Amino acid sequence: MTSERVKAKARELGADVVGIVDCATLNANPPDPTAAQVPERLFPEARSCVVFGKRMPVGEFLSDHGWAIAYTNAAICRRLERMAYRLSFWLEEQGHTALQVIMDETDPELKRGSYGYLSFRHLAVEAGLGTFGLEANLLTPEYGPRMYFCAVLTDLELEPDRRIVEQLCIGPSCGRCLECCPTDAVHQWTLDKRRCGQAAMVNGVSAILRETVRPMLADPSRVDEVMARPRTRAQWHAVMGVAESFGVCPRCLEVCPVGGDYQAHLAREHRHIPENTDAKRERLAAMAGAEKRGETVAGNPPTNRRFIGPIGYQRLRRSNRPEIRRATP
Ligand code: B12
Repeated sequence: MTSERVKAKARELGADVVGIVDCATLNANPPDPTAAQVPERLFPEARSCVVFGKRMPVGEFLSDHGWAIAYTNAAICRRLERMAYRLSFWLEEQGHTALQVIMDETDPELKRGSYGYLSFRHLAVEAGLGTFGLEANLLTPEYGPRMYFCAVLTDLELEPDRRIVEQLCIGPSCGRCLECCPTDAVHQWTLDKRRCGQAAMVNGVSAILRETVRPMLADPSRVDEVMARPRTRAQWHAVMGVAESFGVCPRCLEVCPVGGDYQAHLAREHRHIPENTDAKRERLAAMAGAEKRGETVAGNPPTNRRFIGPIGYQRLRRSNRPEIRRATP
């Protein structure tokens, strides 16, 4: 069974991008060694990891309706889960064992439940699909950050793809993700997750506890009034359908110029960034200056250079071209 055969099957099932990485590399390079997201924790016999992604439809970036956007993102995630399910059983029919990786849920044992069981962005880097952006999303040459990912572990030994070593993200000299962020959550190659969560997870668990559960516990006489609120109904939808509990904010995704779909469909709509401020521009200028002087970012985990692209930015990529620089085999 060849890598090409497995990747062809993943595309047949609906993958827009697919790559393979050997589990030995993943076990040796956990994104955060203090809370290791490694295959051997989930499936010790695993030898290879098939990583695949589905692009987000252009329509969600031409709409300002948060629920419609969140609903679409939830549907993409359900589809990816289905694809991982079918790829796992197909590998089994070929005489191998396979395990699909848990999609959106975070692992209560890792970093106070803030990390996934495996980190799909880091898997995607290792499988040669892209590199990290300034806002800590995974950028692909084909669709920039406008993708969701999933993965399947298998005991099958497959030829791995080669990691991209160039930085696909232009960096602070672009900084459109930082300029557009409605909660000012983007820093230099990292994210203020609490701030991002305020826009990305409008009906996430902390909003439900803060806005609905706590007032009712504090004053039981308010239960009917709180339960009758349209907002509480929306939160109930989020719990029932998962939609609206994550993936609500499209801003850093729709303004990123990396990826072929940006110039074709988004550049005219998202050229102007209304959220930009002088303070943000000054912060970006300071970052760009520091990078020019070769200064590293305080607190940037040394592991992270591997995921940003160790040889630095080369040129703007809009498709998966053969000349994109990759790790030597
Ligand atoms: C928790 C989580 C969130 C949290 C925290 C995000 C985060 N960066 O961790 C919140 C709620 C904020 C969030 C928001 C969103 N998310 Co989310 N999320 C996840 C989840 C469930 C786990 C992430 C994880 O395991 N992190 C692991 C740790 C190690 O990563 P990390 O904290 O980023 O740390 C690394 C770097 O940031 C850096 N770093 C860490 N600390 C520091 C400090 C400094 C100073 C520096 C410089 C660097 C640095 O080094 C570390 C090693 O590389 C994954 C699903 C999964 N299982 O992967 C989806 C996932 C990352 N989310 C995804 C998406 C699409 C989003 C949103 C765009 C949704 C939306 N439209 O609103 C937003 C925006 C995210 C953004 N700009 O990054 C996609 C990403 C797709 C892509 N193209 O990258 C994923 C992979 C889901 C999927 N199945 O595809 N998400």
